[in-house]
Formats: sequence, structure tokens, C-alpha cells
Amino acid sequence: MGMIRTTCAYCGVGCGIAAEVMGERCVTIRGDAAHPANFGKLCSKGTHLGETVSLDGRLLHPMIGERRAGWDETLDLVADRMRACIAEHGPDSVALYVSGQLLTEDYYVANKLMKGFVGSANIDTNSRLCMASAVAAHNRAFGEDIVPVTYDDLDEADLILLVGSNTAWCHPVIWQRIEAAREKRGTKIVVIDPRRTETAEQADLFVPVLPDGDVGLFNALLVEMAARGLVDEHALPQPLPPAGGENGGVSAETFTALADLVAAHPRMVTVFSMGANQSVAGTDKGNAIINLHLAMGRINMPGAGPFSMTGQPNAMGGREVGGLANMLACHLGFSGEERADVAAFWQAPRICSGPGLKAVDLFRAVHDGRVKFLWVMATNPAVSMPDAGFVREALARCETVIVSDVIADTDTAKLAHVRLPALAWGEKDGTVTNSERRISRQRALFAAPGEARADWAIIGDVAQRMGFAGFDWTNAAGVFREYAAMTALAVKHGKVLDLIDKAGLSDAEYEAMEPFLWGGRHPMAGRAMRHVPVEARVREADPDYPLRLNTGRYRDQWHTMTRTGLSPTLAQHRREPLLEVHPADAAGLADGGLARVVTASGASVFRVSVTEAQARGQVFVPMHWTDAMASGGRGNVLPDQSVDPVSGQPGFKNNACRIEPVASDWRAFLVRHDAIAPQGLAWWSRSAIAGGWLYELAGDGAVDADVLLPAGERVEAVDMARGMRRLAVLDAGGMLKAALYVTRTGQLPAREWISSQLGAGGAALPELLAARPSAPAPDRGPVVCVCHGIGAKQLLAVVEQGAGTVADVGKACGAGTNCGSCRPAIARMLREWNETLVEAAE
Ligand SMILES: Nc1nc2c(c(=O)[nH]1)N[C@H]1C(S)=C(S)[C@@H](COP(=O)(O)OP(=O)(O)OC[C@H]3O[C@@H](n4cnc5c(=O)[nH]c(N)nc54)[C@H](O)[C@@H]3O)O[C@H]1N2
Ligand SMILES: Nc1nc2c(c(=O)[nH]1)N[C@H]1C(S)=C(S)[C@@H](COP(=O)(O)OP(=O)(O)OC[C@H]3O[C@@H](n4cnc5c(=O)[nH]c(N)nc54)[C@H](O)[C@@H]3O)O[C@H]1N2
Ligand code: SF4
Ligand SMILES: [Mo]
Repeated sequence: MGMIRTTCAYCGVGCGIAAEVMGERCVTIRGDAAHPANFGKLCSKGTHLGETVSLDGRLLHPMIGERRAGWDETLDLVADRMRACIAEHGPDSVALYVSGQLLTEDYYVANKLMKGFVGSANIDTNSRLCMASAVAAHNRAFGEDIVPVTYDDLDEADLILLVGSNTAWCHPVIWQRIEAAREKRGTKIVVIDPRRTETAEQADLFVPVLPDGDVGLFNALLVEMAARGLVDEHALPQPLPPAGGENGGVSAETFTALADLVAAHPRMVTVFSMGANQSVAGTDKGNAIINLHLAMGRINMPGAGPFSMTGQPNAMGGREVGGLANMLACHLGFSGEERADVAAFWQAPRICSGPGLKAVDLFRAVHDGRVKFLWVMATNPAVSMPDAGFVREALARCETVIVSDVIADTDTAKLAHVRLPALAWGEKDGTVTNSERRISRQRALFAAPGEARADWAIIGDVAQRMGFAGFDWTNAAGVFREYAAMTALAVKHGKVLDLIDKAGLSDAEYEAMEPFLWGGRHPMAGRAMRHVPVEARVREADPDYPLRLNTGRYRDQWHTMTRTGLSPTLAQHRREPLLEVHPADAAGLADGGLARVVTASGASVFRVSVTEAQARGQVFVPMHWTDAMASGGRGNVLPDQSVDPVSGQPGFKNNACRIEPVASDWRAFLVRHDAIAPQGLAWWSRSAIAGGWLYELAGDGAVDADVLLPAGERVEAVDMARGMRRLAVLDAGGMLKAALYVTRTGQLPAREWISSQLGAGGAALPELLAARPSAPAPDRGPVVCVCHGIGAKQLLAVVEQGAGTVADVGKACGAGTNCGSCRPAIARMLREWNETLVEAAE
């Protein structure tokens, strides 16, 4: 069917993909060698996109409650409810909560509907949880939301500071670019993070800052550079921030090492991400970073500048069109003149009067009934918002909840009155903008499944049914042309954002559009920039909750796992949500056991992982797990609703908590074909395996095998000596349908072989009951390289045979040679191996 060039569904790196459609919902994914973001590289998530395009779990028809309805009826209902709500309670009783995973065209139409026609700016986005602080810092310093660098500056930097960014896991292709720069020009890499991440392990210098110590640290750097005579006196604030402070909790020795690196390398890029933005001081952190660059003149030159990395594939596109409650459209604000210009451009009858509610406030307004109609698109707030228990309550109370999604039963969709089936990645068609302001096309690979439709078309239809003019585009190209033309208003108001030359594209030219950068390489050159004085603030300690709770991401999962959770390959990296805790804080906890994390907002249970990568006094949990995937591991019932006062972004990474052990009478694991949510257990979680699911279970009292196992011929063995019960269920043809292994005291067998037997025939009963083949296959150990399926034990064998570098390991067994996402993990194994050798020699 030929090759189709498109853009990755996941992160803000915005990698180009060359997709070859092999058949019905079947596609081969390769990096697009011609795309300037990735030059052919892809990480593990991009590489395995093909595993997530099946129609399993998809929402394929409009649903009113549990009833399948036609589009006409459903769109009428949505339009009627919205119109009635506005008529009865005013425009501000209506809200849209949208997402950086919408295309620019979708975002543009949603924003136009709300701000120009409903007459309220109550449209906010999950970018509030993600980029809002960086946006606010840019606006304060640059007068516009401008990223002043591009990826080329990473290639040309001599020093890269990574602040609150686990780049190797979350922006892996950027990480590979940074590594290439190190290889080529000896670029030094510094990681500033409270946790020793895999990124930190690869750094030349790891700076273990205290949670939210960044403003103190960057202010101290500024003072130190001034003392060394390295700053432009005119660029400095008067007075300087207080000197001799706490340096963000960094030791004097590490601080000096950092200061020496900064002093020595004018070509310095500071990349900042969620460890900076997701904080009650997130905007100040952004400005503290920008201040240092301004004071040292390290901006608007090759290889230098502050670089806020975007998270979602189209976080940047959403910011451009103005899909945040505190922006109007196209980088414009709410002044009389700006509003008048926008109203004229849209021929809008009811332009909004000022900013709307930001996400956390928006859900408060839903909770207390001020907002009565909420339309959620391409985001899963029941999982991803802070204080998620409160958010669920708000959704449950709301008069009308509409959810546009691609998945039928997300935790949010379960609370919806109406569900609208949207086109997913691989079906939708439009544009996204990546971290460096590069606009690329996402193109359809497959025909629309079921009755799914493009988000922009759904919104446009609702608008037309409400009687609004200007929503009758016939394709995405038409929407894009209108948006591009509108950037003339931005230019008129002195902004950098300028796509005017794209306003006249033909449909064919839009179809063929190559990736392009707006704003050029250094858009702030020659423009005014402001130093914004910021001061370090400290959160007060709470004796009931003595630990600091940090949350974030795993390498191979994406957010609420609605897509990556389907991939057996990606599941191998981390099968369960872990509570990572330093040994000194783990008293009473067993490594591999269960523990409850408790905050003032909620509690959830996790699998314990004791690790020195965590600093003392701090714990880490992932944000990914949902009710669909586990009984616990819900990171977001824990953080409270506190936000940054300027940006409104939640402080996801620093909440007070305590931890307590969770005991259970028995532990078990189960493999079966279908997804179940067993009730009444102390713990369950599931992860994808080929042809089904692997469950980890724990409970008290008797084990109810009838609940856990499907119907079929059942065989059982009880192993008294080891306190183990083993059950297997076979179908009439002798194929394995399910298997359950329970222990009250001992060890459970390895999961791997029995997982591979699901749906297979031929294994002997004793083998099934033992969960291992009679002629044991070598144990690979936990999988490290998901592309080649190579485990830790295999890697160790290769290292023992003399492979001394990551490249040697790759040559010997292939590990790390495809997407490269596991290379940091291989490097760590090598280092640990060498340390063991040194210890042995001593
Ligand atoms: N694998 C994967 N990749 C993704 C995503 C995903 O879900 N999975 N999501 C995408 C999205 S939307 C986003 S926003 C990005 C996020 O990408 P990142 O920002 O890299 O990811 P996080 O894991 O949220 O947080 C980064 C780091 O911030 C650190 N941190 C916590 N508190 C502080 C602090 O006070 N100061 C400093 N300096 N650091 C701190 C954490 O310990 C963590 O290691 O990833 C994108 N890429
Ligand atoms: N504790 C904690 N919480 C966090 C974070 C953290 O670091 N810690 N990070 C925050 C950040 S940075 C982010 S970005 C958010 C992400 O949080 P969410 O946005 O809630 O996460 P996703 O799972 O990506 O949700 C996207 C939803 O859109 C659906 N979808 C995908 N494509 C389309 C489409 O084309 N159209 C429609 N209509 N639907 C689609 C998916 O099925 C899925 O249900 O989480 C935030 N929450
Ligand atoms: S780095 Fe990975 S997830 Fe991000 S765009 Fe590239 S391939 Fe996709
Ligand atoms: Mo994000």
C-alpha cells in the first residue's frame, strides 16, 4: 500500500514515522530518516505503535448512557443540552476540558466555539497539568509564549543542564541526540533531579536537588556567576537574590562542580520539564532558569538557551491556537483591542470577556455546581488530575458530562452521560507542533473504524446544530488555512507566531506539507526580554506526613495506559506500579511486598521497591495506573489541589505523605485471556501478555478460584511442602485457558514460560502445574531490551564473556541496537558489573 509519512502519537519530541500499511489494522513502523526531529530514530514507544492500533476496547459508536445511538440523535442531544445550559445558567456554566493530544485543527475549532460563540473562556486543557508554568515563565520573560531554541542548539551545546527531566525515559530520541552531541563534541551533561534516574546515571554530574529546591539553586548560581564576574551587570536585578542560601539543598562540593561547569561553557542549554513545571513554584523555576541565561547572555546564539520540553505530541499546537483558559487565541490576550480583532475575524457573536477557569478551579466549579455541562476530549481527568477522588466526585455530580475518546471505558468515560467516538492516531489527519515549534502532519493510515469521526468535525457539527456560522469546513486543510490566516492578528499585535504564508495552501499542498519550523531558530533575537526576580519558598513540614511524595513516568508506559497498556512488549519493562523508597525509610516494609501511601487527600497501595536511587525522606510512584489496570497504584488520589499561583499548574511532584505496610494471607498470579476486575482482594494488577493478561494478586482468607478462573476443564495440584496451590484450566481441545498459582508462605514460580503457554496446546499437565517446561529453557531474567526480548541474565552472560561497552553488548546480542531506549539500563549493568569486579579485587 506504500509508505505513509506521519508523526508519532506520543511525546513532544515529535518524531517522524515512515509507516507501511501491511493490511487491515496492520502497520510496520519505522523512523522517518528525512524528518528533522529524529532523522530516522524512534524510541520503544514509537517503535511499538503497531501493537496499539487494534480495535480492542475502542469506542466505535456514539453512546447515550449504555445505549448505542445514531450520530444525529447524539449530536442533537449534545447541542440541545449545551444550548439549554447557556440559556438557563449563562455561558460560564459550560466548559470544555481538552488535551495536548488533540490535533491543532481540533483545538482550534474547540477554542473558537467556546471563546467566540458560547461566550466563555472556560476551555482549559491537560496542558495546565503539564506546560502551564513554562508558558507563564515565557510570557513573563519574553512577552509571548516562545521557546527560544531548537533541537539544533542541543547538537551545538557544550553543556546541557537537564532540570526535572528524565529525558532518557520521557524524551528518548532527544536523549539520543544529546548523547550524540557528547560523542561528537564532548558536551557535558548535568542532571538536576531529587531522584537518581537512569538519565542521572548517565550524566557527567548529578545534582540531587531537594524537592522544589530549584529556585534556590538557580538563584545561587546567578549570584556565584556574578561573583566570578561572568554576568552582564545591566542584566542583573537589583538587589541580587539572597546569597549564601541553601543552594536548593545541594552540597557545597556538588554546587562548586556545577558552578565550574556553568562558568566554563557559554554554549549552555538548560532543558526543563515536569520537575520544574509541576510545582507550586513552577513559574518561578522557569524564570530562575531563564534569568541565568539572560544574565550570562546565553540565548539567541548557537548552542545556548533555556529549553522547555513539551510533553504531549501537540502541547505546543494547543498553546499556539490559544486553547488555555487564560489566553484568547493565537498568542493573544483579552485586551479590548485583541478581543475586538478576534471577534471580527471569527464574526463571533459573543466573544468572551476575560480569562476562564483553569483546570483545578474548573473541576472545583464542576464539583460545586457552577459548571453544569462539561465536555472532556482526549484526556482522562479521573486519573490524571490531582486529588483524583475529588475529580471523580465532581464528574459524578455534574448534570451533563460528554466524553470524546477513542477508548470505550476509560475511568472518565465510565462517568459520562454521552460518549463520542473519535478517530485515533493512525486514522486522524491534521497537524501537531513539537517542542522546537516544528509543525508536522499526522496522516491517516487506516479508514475510520465503526462510526468514529474526527474531533474537529464532531465539535463543528455541534456548533452548527447550535446555529453558529463559520463551522462548516469540509476537511482538516480548511481548518488549518483559517488558523494560519488568523496568525495575522498575532503579527499585528507584535507577536512572533506567524503562519500567514500557509493560509493559501491548496488541499493538495496541505496533504504534502513537509515539517516546518515557525519563528526560526532564535525567535527572540533582537526582541525585548525581561529578568523576573524570583525568591525561593519552602513548603512547611507536616509531622503526620513526614515523607515527600514525587510522581512521574515509566519508560514504556504512556499516561493512563489506554494505549501502551495494550502492548505485551511494552508491559515487560514494569509490570506493576512501584513505590520506590530509600532503605532508610523502608522500616517495616518488605522489598517486593505491598505498602499503602497515605496523604491528606487519599491513599493507594503499591508494590514496594527499595532502592538507593531515591533520596532519604522521599518516595516516588508512577502516574499511570487506573482502575482498569489495578485495584491500587492510583498515583493521583494522593496529590492535593495546590497550584502555582501564577500558572495554576498543580504541584504533582512534592506532596506530604506517609507509608505503611500492607500484609496479606496469600499471594498469587494468574494468566487468562480476558480482562477481569476481581473484587475483595488486598491487591490485583494486570499487565498485557501475548493473547491475554498476567495478573498479580494478594488477598486474605480463602482463595476463591471460581471467581478468578474461567469455566473449563480444571486440573489442580496442591504442594503442601511449599504451601502452594496450582490450578490450570484447559479447553476441550487441550489448550491452556487460564492458570492460577497461589502461595501462603513460599515463592511463586517464574511468570514467563506459563504466560507463553496461554492459548497454546501441547504442554504436559505436570509442566503446566509446575509452570515450567520439563527441559527447562534458560531463564532470561527480567526483560531489559524489549525490541529484541533480551533479559538481564542474558546480558550478564554477554558481559561475563567480555563485552565491555554498550556497543559491545549490542554487537554480541543485539540488545540496545534498535530503538536504544534500554541503552541507559545496559550502561548501568556494565557499571555495576565493573564495581563488583573492583570490590572483588579489593
Ligand atoms: N515514557 C513516557 N514518556 C513520556 C510521557 C509518558 O507518559 N511516558 N509523557 C509525556 C509528557 S505529557 C510529559 S509532560 C513528559 C514529562 O517528562 P519528564 O518531565 O521527564 O517526566 P516526569 O517523570 O514526570 O518528571 C521528570 C523528573 O522530575 C523530577 N523532579 C521531581 N521533583 C523535582 C524538583 O523539585 N526539582 C527537579 N529539578 N526535579 C524534580 C522527578 O524525579 C522526575 O525524574 O514526558 C512525555 N514523555
Ligand atoms: N501524579 C501525576 N499526575 C500527572 C502527571 C504527573 O507527572 N504526575 N503529569 C500530568 C501531565 S504532564 C499530563 S500531560 C497528563 C496526561 O493525562 P491524560 O491526558 O489524562 O492522559 P492520557 O492517558 O494520555 O489521556 C488521553 C486520553 O485521550 C484518548 N485519546 C487519544 N487520542 C485521542 C484522540 O485523537 N481524540 C480523542 N477524543 N481522544 C483521544 C485516550 O484514549 C485517553 O483516554 O497527566 C498529568 N497528571
Ligand atoms: S521520542 Fe519516542 S515517544 Fe517521543 S515522539 Fe519520538 S518515538 Fe514517539
Ligand atoms: Mo504532560
